[in-house]
Amino acid sequence: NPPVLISTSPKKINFTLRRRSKSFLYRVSAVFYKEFAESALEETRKRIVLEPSHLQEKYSSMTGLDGKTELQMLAFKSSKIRLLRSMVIENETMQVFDFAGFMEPEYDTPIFCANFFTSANVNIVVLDLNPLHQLTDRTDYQDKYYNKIMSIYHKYAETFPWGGKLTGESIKFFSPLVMWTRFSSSQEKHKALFSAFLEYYQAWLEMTIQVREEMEPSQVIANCEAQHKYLTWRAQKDPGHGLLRRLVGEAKAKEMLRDFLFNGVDELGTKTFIDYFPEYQTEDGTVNDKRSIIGKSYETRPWDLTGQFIS
Ligand code: BLA
Repeated sequence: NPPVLISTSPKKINFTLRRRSKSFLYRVSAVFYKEFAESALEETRKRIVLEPSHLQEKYSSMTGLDGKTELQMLAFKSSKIRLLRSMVIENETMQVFDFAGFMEPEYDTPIFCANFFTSANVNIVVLDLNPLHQLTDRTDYQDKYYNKIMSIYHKYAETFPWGGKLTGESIKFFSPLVMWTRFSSSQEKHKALFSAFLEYYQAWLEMTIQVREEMEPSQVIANCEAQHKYLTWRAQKDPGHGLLRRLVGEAKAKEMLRDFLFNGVDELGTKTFIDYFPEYQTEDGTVNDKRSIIGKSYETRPWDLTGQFIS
């Protein structure tokens, strides 16, 4: 509006512009992960009975060491789902969403995995139904859970392209359905992310409803060990650890990782990280601090359009 600009001092114009661009930035980057969690839980309650998990008493909400960061934790279970838990972290500059679902060992359903990290302008996203069993040596598992729903991946592939090189070890925890992407914030992208999240979640929820209890004891043991290996990896090497340590301190971060986020790591098995991942053993027998032995790999998506691993 030119007349207003003419009658306003340069200082004031500057101030107005700064405020405008700040509120503009804020508006385009706002993403509300608590609503993601609430929507998923609402969908769940339409289909199955959710009970509070014993973890909810111990973990609900807390404030970070900076006095400004809020952490919100939710935890549920059902007759088949051992743990359905959510963590949302929010402060003025970033938001984190970590939502996961783990089955009881009698079921071989994949692990639901949504890990979204949003800072001023960048979003780092992993959304997947992580396979419980290695797909490269279990084509029956890929058939059972993934081949029929690859269209969900294709629907979002253009909006959320492959995020580039990542820790090489991570790829074996991902399925051909995985959405691994980085993007700068916009309302459209956050809206699409919300849709993708709910669609992946619905697919997982449906699997948990359809799955039949495993009657073969050896298979239950195999499911239990596979879940334990997954939890052991993530409790030790997840990329979010550094940030969590800075936010809540070393001791609290460790407790949250082992008891809340990757609960089961101390109960579902007795094997150690080195037992599962011996390549991380150092000369004195301790676990190598490095996040990765392989290093960053997979510049492009290592699955073809049908979901076959092509490396
Ligand atoms: C980055 N998070 C990443 C990356 C991946 C994941 C692949 C890219 C860096 C890399 O190549 O390792 C996510 N990796 C996963 C997931 C699995 C895996 C889900 O192997 C499952 C098997 N992210 C969180 C939480 C925080 C977080 C809770 O999930 C913070 C509390 C932060 N993730 C975070 C940050 C980065 C990141 C800050 C960028 C820093 C980095 O690249 O190391």
